[in-house]
Amino acid sequence: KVRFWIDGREVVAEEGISVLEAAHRVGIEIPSLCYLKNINEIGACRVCMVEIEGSKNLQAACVYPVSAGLKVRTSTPRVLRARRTVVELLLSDHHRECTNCIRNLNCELQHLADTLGIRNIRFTGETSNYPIFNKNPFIVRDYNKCIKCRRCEAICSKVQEVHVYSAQNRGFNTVIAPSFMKDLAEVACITCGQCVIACPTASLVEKECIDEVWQALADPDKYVVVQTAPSIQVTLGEVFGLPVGTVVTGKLVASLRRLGFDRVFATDFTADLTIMEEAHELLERLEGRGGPLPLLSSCSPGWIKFCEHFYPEFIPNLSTCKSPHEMFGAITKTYFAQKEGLDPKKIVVVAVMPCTAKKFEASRPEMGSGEWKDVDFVLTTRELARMIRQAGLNFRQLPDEEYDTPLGIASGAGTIFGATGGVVEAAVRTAYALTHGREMGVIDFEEFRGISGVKEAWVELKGRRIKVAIAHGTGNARKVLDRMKAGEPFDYVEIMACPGGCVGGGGQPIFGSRDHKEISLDYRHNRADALYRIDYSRRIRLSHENPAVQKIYAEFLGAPLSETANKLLHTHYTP
Ligand code: HC1
Repeated sequence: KVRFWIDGREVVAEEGISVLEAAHRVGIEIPSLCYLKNINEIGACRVCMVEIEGSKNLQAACVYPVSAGLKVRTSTPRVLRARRTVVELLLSDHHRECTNCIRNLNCELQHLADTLGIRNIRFTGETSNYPIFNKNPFIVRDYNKCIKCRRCEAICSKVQEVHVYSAQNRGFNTVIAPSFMKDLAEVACITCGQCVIACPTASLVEKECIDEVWQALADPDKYVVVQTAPSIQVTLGEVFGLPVGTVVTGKLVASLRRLGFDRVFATDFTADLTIMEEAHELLERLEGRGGPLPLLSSCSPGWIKFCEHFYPEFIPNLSTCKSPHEMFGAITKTYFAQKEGLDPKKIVVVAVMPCTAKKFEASRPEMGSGEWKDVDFVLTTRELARMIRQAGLNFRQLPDEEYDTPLGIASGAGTIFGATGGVVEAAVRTAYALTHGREMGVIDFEEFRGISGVKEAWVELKGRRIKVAIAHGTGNARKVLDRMKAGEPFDYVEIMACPGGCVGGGGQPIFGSRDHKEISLDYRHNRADALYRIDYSRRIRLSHENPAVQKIYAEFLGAPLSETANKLLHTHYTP
């Protein structure tokens, strides 16, 4: 450790950490735009400049290492003047339409301009004028709001290892974009939306479908059913100022009812159904039937697309189960429609998902009956929050209400799907009970939990030990897939495209600049903890014990992997 001074305060920290990090630790926030801890430490934006005693020039705090005796000044008039100049220059070529911008009040550039007290922009001249790139159903790109911080590129390349973005063109015309400035739909983008989470402005945003949902809600001829992904109940509250990890299930349901949805259901229910199908599929494959091992989980559409682009040889290994979100649509337009005497063509299924890839998944030709799409509209967590605001609901004062039945009944196993490791844990709980003919004494698998990039464990099933692996974030997935390619045997592998699983999805609330510096998995960890708390609090914690799941098999599906189940709940991806 070394001793040094920041703004006259003595600080002791490890030699070599950045001035920005050291200042942050002692409560001094040095503003920045391009910095993402451990991911994008490139000193590019020059917003974090500080004075270093003995150095003629100002230095970028994010890349300047601390050393013994260093004396740093973080807010002298010279520093503030330089920061203002940098931000003014950025703003001089930025489409400043804050009032009608999707990131209004959540934009790091706007926040910075406010913090620095920028009241006018001295620089005028050439401005960019790109068309909006929105040909795909998931992400909209507006280069007129790109500040070239390269955070999208960093997260896409270093965390997800997908490498969609790089600097295109030169000088004033530089943009961070896919090659030849193609639309994201035209390149190997996996639609995960991690770039949207990383973007400090509205240069990358989800493709909204709020207006279409309002229209469906207002149409008396439509019956509008909503499903909420497991993780929404632990993240929506953040948008309304509640601490990370607050469980808001009851208020989430109440808000959806007040928005006018005819039924409010939970994707957790079809997560239980997925487990019934996937656990049986796993047991079949362990017996040498139904497909190769390892069985690869298939509920994360970003992961499916990653597999299709980069590891097509493993497509036959993918579970044939549709994701719970798609199963929900299929069940609603068949089983539920029959029970309620509704015309499936008049049912509109809206899904609230933490995910931009779910928008893509809903548009896939595999996901429907031919007559209808399983899911009609996908709203991200952020879009739902906007609708709640538009409706003038005071979210924090809403009462706690219960999901509707029967598609709102879920076990704790269905809920933990939202955290990395949750799918495997839920499946193993059920597969174990199915093979042992009795419930396990212990159903909590701590080894499947937590935020390590790759987790591995052995589980005893069908008289043999099976090897399980769990990866979250496609960069981590590569590690497991490459080992598989090299011949290492696994039996069951869960892959979620987003770091942390769905709790870290590309449609989740975006933290402001301060928290974004800590791109560590901490906040995802808190969200996941909340899901496990819900699991512990549930009377039923095993998917096969969900009475609504038992009923749907008795009344409609017959048995797992039956003909009806196969027709509605399974699909095939083709290499
Ligand atoms: Fe997920 Fe899933 S858990 S994929 O992470 O299997 O998006 O939350 O809804 O479909 O249930 C997302 C979350 C979600 C599906 C389930």
